[in-house]
Amino acid sequence: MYLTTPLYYVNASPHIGHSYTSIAADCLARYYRLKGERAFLLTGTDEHGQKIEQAAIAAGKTPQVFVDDVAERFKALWRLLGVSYDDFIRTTEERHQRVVRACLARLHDERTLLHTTYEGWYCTPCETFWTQHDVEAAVVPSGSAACPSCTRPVEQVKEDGWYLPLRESQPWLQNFLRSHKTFIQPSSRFNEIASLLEQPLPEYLCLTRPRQRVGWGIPVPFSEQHVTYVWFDALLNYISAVGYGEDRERFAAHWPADVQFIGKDILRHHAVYWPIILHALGFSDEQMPRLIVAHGWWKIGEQKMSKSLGNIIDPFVVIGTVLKDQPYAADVYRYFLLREIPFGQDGSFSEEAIFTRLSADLANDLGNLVNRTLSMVDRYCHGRLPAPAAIGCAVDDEPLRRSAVGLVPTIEEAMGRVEFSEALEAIMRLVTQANRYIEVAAPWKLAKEADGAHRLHAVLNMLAEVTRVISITLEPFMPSVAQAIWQQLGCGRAPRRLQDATRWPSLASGQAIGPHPVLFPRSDSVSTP
Ligand code: ME8
Repeated sequence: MYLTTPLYYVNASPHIGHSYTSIAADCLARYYRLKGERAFLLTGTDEHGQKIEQAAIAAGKTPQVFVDDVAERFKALWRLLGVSYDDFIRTTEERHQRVVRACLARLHDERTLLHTTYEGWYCTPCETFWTQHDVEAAVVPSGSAACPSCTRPVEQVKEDGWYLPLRESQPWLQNFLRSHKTFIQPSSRFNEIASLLEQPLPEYLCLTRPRQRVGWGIPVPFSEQHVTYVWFDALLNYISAVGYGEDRERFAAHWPADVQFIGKDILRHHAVYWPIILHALGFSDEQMPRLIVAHGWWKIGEQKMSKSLGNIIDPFVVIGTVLKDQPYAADVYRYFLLREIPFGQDGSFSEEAIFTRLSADLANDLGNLVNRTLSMVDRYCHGRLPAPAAIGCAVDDEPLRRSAVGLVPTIEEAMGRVEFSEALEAIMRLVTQANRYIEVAAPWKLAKEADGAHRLHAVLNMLAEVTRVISITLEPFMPSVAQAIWQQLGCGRAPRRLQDATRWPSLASGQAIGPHPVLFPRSDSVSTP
């Protein structure tokens, strides 16, 4: 499986919107690995273009020093969040620039490009050209010409450049979508692109910018006056990173991309321009990406979180300050983002919402289940896992056992639809059911009964097995918590594999459990959100 995130602009530090896409992609990559498949996750940074040049000037740095610094911030955040990327590509790297130059040269040599002058609108924050029609469609209170995507002012530009025909590929793309109905998810985004294609596309996509306007870009091999347009440059990362044009075997081992994660703001670039660029480079229908997944926006109140609106939430602050009392703060953060909203929809971020999830789902339910289970194993079984009931499960146990072994198919179904929140909901339903089972089975009463030992051990074995299943299935979502529970169960270095979550019973009786400090300690903010 080859999974990608967008290449984030390095004009400013990462915010929670960026972290959301990367966590989602990481979660799916980890899920495939848990299933025993090979998953290759690519991320990186988009480092050329006018707005990055402007940001470097504003910071009093050369563009290269500036992008080097910000790219490190992104890498540091992915380390903090456990984003398990296999490659991090920066568009300023020579390995990428070589491929971009080769693609431009090829399109030029094959006479695919047109040399002409464009007159129209440009949005620098989005680094995107817009037609008069697009700009008129933008609904903005000021009434001035604005970007239909971000609503910020656009500027009139008149530029000589090299252009890729777009409209002539429109019938091909329409046909492609007709026969690849699952190319874009969720289906609302597919419909959005299908209806966009009912109107004529702009005649051309500009692939260059004049060097005198934009100095910070990849030089165009056949024209000294031009650098490469940042979107053409950036999109090609998905193939340059895996050896396109240079390492046939490596490229064939990865391409086509299986899942490309993006936010809905860059859907048109990925669902229209990107396939058309690949088509122009001679890629067949079978060599198109398999799936583009466009998620919604994290908002503050009703506004999209964005650097220029100044309403960004810094993940380093959420993890290091807001959640400072939590030993698994990064996992709490991951859980919140993946659980809070159905994938594809917009969500509203607030500290209060994080604390509510932390308190209700994690501390009261998950943490409580693990802690109660292991404390009772300590107290009643001298810290060693008891054997399962010798004569099969008691009637009371069967529903819980069935839910536990039935969890994997439910998760597989949800993950097949990239519905992280549904998968997490299913795991948490099992947690709730297990907590109820404790109340009904009341091990503390059994411990007092003269002939209760046999039943007591069976109950604690059930709970330990459920905890094992939860530890395995949580891995893609909360990798550090999953590992902590695994160690608390005494499973040590044994790998967690999804297939083992359906194997029951599976724990070795007599296994010594590990120390089990509370996973989600309560602080004032946790108990009173
Ligand atoms: O567009 N909510 O980079 P970018 C959710 N360099 N996700 C958000 C978000 C929000 N409020 N804000 C940003 C670019 N994102 C180009 C991409 S790809 C070849 C080039 C996430 O730094 C979301 O994934 O503006 C969105 O698509 C991406 O960050 C945009 O990042």
